[in-house]
Amino acid sequence: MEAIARAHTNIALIKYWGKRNSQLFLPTNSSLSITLDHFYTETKVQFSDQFEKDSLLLDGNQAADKEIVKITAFLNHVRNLAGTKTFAKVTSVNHVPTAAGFASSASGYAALAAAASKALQLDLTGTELSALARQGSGSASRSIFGGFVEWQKGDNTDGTDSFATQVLDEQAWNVSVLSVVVEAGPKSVSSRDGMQRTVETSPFYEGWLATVEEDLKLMKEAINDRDFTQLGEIAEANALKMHATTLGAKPPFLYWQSATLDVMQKVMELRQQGLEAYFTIDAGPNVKVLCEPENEQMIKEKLAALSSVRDVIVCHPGPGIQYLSDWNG
Ligand code: FM0
Repeated sequence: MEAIARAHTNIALIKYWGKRNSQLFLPTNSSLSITLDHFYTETKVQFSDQFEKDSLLLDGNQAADKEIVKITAFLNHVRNLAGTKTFAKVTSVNHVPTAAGFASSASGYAALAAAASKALQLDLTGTELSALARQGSGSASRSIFGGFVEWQKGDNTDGTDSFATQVLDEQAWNVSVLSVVVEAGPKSVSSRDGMQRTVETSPFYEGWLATVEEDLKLMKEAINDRDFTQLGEIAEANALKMHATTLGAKPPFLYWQSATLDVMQKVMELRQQGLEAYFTIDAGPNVKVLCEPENEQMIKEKLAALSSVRDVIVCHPGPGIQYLSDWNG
């Protein structure tokens, strides 16, 4: 009873920022992302009655007990669905350089949900798989699908209507996402803790909630019309609003470092010069820059020339979950 799955990371254009139920990973707002071709996680899950507990080999290292507790909690959801108590051996390799500033939790839990449910022959639909992945990490719900993906927040208290769906497949519209890795120290607040603190204490959180669904509507319009300017403007504004909420939290915090601002300012400057580019930033100092493919090389060079930029990796819309028959690690 084993299966192997590959899942790609995603970058949110409309951010998931806040939970209404932490246990079930139910968000306060819907979000929308692009699944990226460049970074992914491959995970093999083997269930066997021979195992006395769950284990996790992550990038060649036995995971610490703290990690195993999380994996076991997640696998329990899958075991409950399958009606089994059998333990699992999980082997996972992240092709997501930590330094690239992508959380591996989205691709990690999407790949784990897919491999574990396949190994137990659950035969879940895409939306069922998305709702399952969501319970490992919210953003993982979106990595089940390729291209442009919306995670509908849902209204039900049990979370049955909180899952992602594909808005547009990865072939339908080629936009460029430049992953800009900056010279920065480690971040001090995780996205999980950051969003919770913001929901609980920031007076600006109401402002976030007041406009995020409208942003989503305009973003879906932009995608439908292939309107890159609208996509970029809405994505940048939405990211800025998310980060603004953290400044009002108690205690306040900020994910940006000086290198982050260097990139943001450069993007605005390029735009003034007529080179269309927009930024978005997750819960960390690195920046993702959105542009059209014909401008990606030029913009990459301009950003890479900044002394505070360590690397620029060009990404495009990528695929959803893939099941593999051989393990390459
Ligand atoms: O991706 O507590 O999924 O929509 O990246 O595991 O559910 O790590 F910018 C922040 C991702 C949040 C926006 O949060 O949290 C986005 C963020 P979890 P995640």
